[in-house]
Amino acid sequence: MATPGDPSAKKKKAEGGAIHIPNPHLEEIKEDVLYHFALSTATHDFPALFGDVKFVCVGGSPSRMKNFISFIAEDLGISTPGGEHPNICAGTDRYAMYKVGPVLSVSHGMGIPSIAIMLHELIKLLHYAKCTNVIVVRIGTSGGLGLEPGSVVITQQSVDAAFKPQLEQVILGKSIFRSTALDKELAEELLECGKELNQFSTVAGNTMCTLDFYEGQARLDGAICSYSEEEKLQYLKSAYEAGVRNIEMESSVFAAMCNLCGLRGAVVCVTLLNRLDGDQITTPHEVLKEYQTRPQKLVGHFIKKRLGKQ
Ligand code: R2B
Ligand code: URA
Repeated sequence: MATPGDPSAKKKKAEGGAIHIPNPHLEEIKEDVLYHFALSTATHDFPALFGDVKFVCVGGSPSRMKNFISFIAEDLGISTPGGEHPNICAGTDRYAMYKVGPVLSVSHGMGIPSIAIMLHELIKLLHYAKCTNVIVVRIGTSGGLGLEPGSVVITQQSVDAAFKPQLEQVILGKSIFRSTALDKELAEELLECGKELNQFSTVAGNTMCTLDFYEGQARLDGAICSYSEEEKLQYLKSAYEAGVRNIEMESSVFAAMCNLCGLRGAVVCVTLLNRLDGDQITTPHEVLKEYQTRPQKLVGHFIKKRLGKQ
């Protein structure tokens, strides 16, 4: 059984900043169909289409990722024909993908299975495109713990429902545990960007990644609930004591897959509510919309700085 201490679970340092693909079988495949992207190595020239990608931003909703690409295009001063940003994955409605200059913006849906499928295909895409030194950031929403709603959390460690920095995966019927450590320097740099922007509160903290939005996140308002309000609060308080500052549903597999493929990854999520105050998201739509622009603004600032445009 692999554990987070195992060499197999440690971050792989790929040579020359190349993507590391820990799958020997891939070399035997002549054509690789990235089915959920509606892209194939036989019909698309990956190096020509994606070879210059340096920053990949992923987030749950297709419309948010479209907004992000428009925002970043304007922020970087990159104009496109008619100001349009076509969906590169228009042949499918599973995921949406947009590109402007060195930035790729991809939606991943909700939950570990959905983001994992997307990441398998995204990482292969970057590998076939011969991309190097790519940074991947998940920009998303979350429930906060003890924070003012609208705060942005930069994830230090992604932890499971027992507050351990690991992801359990069942492979060939057996449980294995993969490390969910994230790039510390990158997290520091992003925290610094939040401070420089100085438009909203940005904090570093652990992020709990769950398999469910309701019982999995200790909510009392799902169709089913098997615990009392006291038990719920006790659990959320123990999460807070373990350093958890927000709760979402994708960071663990995101971190594990970045580690195994030598990608520098970070998770930047805005909190929509303080879970110590309640479960329902009742904040007006317009306020929530503004909250969701916050991780985008922070990562936009980071990309501009990295490109020397700040
Ligand atoms: C945050 O928000 C979604 C659930 O509403 C989920 O994708 C997540 O991680
Ligand atoms: N996303 C989550 O996963 N949980 C929340 O409470 C809010 C957004």
